[in-house]
Amino acid sequence: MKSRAAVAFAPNEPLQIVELDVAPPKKGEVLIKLTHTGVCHTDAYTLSGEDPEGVFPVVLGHEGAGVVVELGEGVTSLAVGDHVIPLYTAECGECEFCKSNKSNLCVAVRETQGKGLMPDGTTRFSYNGEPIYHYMGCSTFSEYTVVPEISLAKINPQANHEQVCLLGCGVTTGLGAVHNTAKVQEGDSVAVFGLGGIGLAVVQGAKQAKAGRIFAIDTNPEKFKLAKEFGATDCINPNDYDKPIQQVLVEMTKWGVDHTFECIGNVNVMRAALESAHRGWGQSIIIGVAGAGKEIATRPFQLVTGRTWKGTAFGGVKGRTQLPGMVEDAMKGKISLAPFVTHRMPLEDINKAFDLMHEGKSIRSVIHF
Ligand code: NAD
Ligand code: AHE
Ligand code: ZN
Repeated sequence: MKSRAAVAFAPNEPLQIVELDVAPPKKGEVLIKLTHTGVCHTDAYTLSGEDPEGVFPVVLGHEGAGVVVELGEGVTSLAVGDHVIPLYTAECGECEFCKSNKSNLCVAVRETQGKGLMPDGTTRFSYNGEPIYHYMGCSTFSEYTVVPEISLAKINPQANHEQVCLLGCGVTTGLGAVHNTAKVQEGDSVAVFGLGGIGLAVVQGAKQAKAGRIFAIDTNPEKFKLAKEFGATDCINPNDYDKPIQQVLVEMTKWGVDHTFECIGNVNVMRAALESAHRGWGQSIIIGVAGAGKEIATRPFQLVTGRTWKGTAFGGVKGRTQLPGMVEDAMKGKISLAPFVTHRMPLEDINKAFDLMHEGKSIRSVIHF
């Protein structure tokens, strides 16, 4: 079948809207029609050419919501017409990781996914007879996409797709980082570095956890209004100080902050976040994704004196099991999604979404098909 899609033909070039060919779903696969997709900074990261797993030409996008159109052979857990969110972290339920309660990092399709391929090693997308690669097992910048059955969470059909698509990545990642990875407790202090879709979701999660002080840090002060609405108690622009931000935070708190979160993808800020953590027990959670060749550093003394460095993918959430409940929570108002949607546009305007992100003007642009 034909599908309108935004294709990244090469790194650092605008996406091109073309009509792709989409092959039918094979065994264990599902064809879905996207209704909406968010644009996450990780899409921009891969488009920049900095992603070691980046392959081109590719259909990017991994924060979508849609409806099942066709089932491949053997698919039993979904039916045509089901409403779904594609998962870049699959949940097969059978691998060592799925069986463990310690991790959401299912490995069933991860290897082929990282090469832009379906589990059988081929692509379902083509253009003028040439293969177009998949992205993060989702490729939501296409009206139609094919994904493995184990990479789909079935959600309440009454859910508002324009909002719940953000549970496909950004909001789930931030909330999960707070509740599953850091396990923030009532009264704990929290510092959030970077107030985009991910960082603001961390702020929301910290408020849900009844954190005490919530420091919201960004070099773009335009982000502070929303951060305060989500529950930030102190908004800080590092550029307002002539000393390192970790020194500022330690001086404001005496011994540092209980939980810090890096939501930017900048290894220097990752260091600052770790060094802002409380002596003796503070932990710093890396959420941001850094480019090829980038490495983190700190004085080992920072760890010797009790700080811990951790990371999180998709907020530690097991998508098929937990995402439907998060959608219900959003429908009940327990998770707030509306403020994240700052811009809406048709697929044809998707390059504007990237511009708005780079200009610091959007939290999430949501594309409708
Ligand atoms: P975004 O571009 O919307 O937000 C980033 C924010 O960081 C912006 O507000 C920007 O002003 C701020 N910033 C940039 N440099 C700064 C600095 N030096 N100090 C303070 N603030 C600074 O991005 P996003 O979509 O929220 O994504 C954030 C990061 O999280 C990206 O690296 C993305 O790839 C990553 N991410 C990771 C996961 C995961 O599962 N680990 C999931 C989603 C996104
Ligand atoms: N391809 C990159 C890794 C990128 C990365 O870390 N991705 C996050 C999700 S970002 C969503 O916006 C993630 O889930 N990582 C775990 C995984 O299995 O990919 C690289 O460095 O190769
Ligand atoms: Zn993302």
